[in-house]
Amino acid sequence: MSDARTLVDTLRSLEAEALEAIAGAPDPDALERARITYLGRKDGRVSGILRGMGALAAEERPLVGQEANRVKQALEAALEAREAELAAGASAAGDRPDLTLPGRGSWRGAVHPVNQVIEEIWQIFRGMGFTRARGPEAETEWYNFVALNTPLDHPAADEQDTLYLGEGLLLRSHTSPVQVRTMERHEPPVRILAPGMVYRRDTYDATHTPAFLQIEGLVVDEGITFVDFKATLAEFARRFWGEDTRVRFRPSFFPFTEPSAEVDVKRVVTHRDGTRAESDWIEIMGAGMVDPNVLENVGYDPERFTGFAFGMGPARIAALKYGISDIRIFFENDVRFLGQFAVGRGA
Ligand code: 2NL
Repeated sequence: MSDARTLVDTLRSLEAEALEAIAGAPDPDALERARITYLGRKDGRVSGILRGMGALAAEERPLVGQEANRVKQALEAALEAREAELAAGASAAGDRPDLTLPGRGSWRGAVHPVNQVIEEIWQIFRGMGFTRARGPEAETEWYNFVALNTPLDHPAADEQDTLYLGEGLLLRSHTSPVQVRTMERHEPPVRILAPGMVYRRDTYDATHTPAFLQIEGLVVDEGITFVDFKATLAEFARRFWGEDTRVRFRPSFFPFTEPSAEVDVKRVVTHRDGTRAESDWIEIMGAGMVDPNVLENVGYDPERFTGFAFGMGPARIAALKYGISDIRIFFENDVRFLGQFAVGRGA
């Protein structure tokens, strides 16, 4: 066999070996090493063969030269193809995770701040022996107004304030109908908390929304007095805002309670520098002794039973607690706001 034939055979086996190395290169660095091994100008193995051509007879050189060029082109094409493949991350064999990339954060659901406040309020009343009650959001005029000693010509029952669904049917404007329905079905003692959605014809602004959560509470039994009323609500306020909170009952009016009161708290706030100061008086709820007419309407004997009731807006309580001046932020579902109330996720 001539020297030229030997060189052509060597070129072809080199080509096969190089193509395998190129296709199997796991990353751009390995690919570059393969290029230098086979096509490197100085020590590349294909270049080495071309250098060896000096020993050939002149007429044998073109044969080897042509073959060498073909192999060079084939390898260059293979290098380019593999380079594109690696860039696209197409090869499973060569696809290693980039450990320097920042991780993808995982989104976790969290309890809405208003629902957190409802839960906190519920836990306090649960500790005082209350149970939870619920009822329908579409109500009749009887349960929403008349049974609650509120005649239909009262301004609260006006279409200006209440969302009517049809004749005699409406979206409840408070959760009081839940208490009325509970009293109808159960004899005293009654000790219930009724949190739920209520609806009013209000424009959406910094302090009003047409749909909002309310919590009402009701206690009815033999011998319930004004002292039970004051002590229970003052105890709630001190458990919610802290033991040194002051509580005040201001005379007020509701059709369903007599007497009626607004409950205010004065909180002790600790400033950043450690000094303590008292806040202004803040109104937290409306309340009162259940009007005997309401007891009669549900079939209770008002000579035997007395009780007290209260109602508050947890969004308002949450706004006071977190220093929020525009309650619309509770409804916008912006995770940059809501994420600050997520518990148990570090940030
Ligand atoms: C408020 C505060 C209040 C009640 C709700 C009530 C329920 C029954 C009987 C008597 Cl079944 N009262 N609920 C009492 C006082 C206040 O809500 O600001 N409402 C407009």
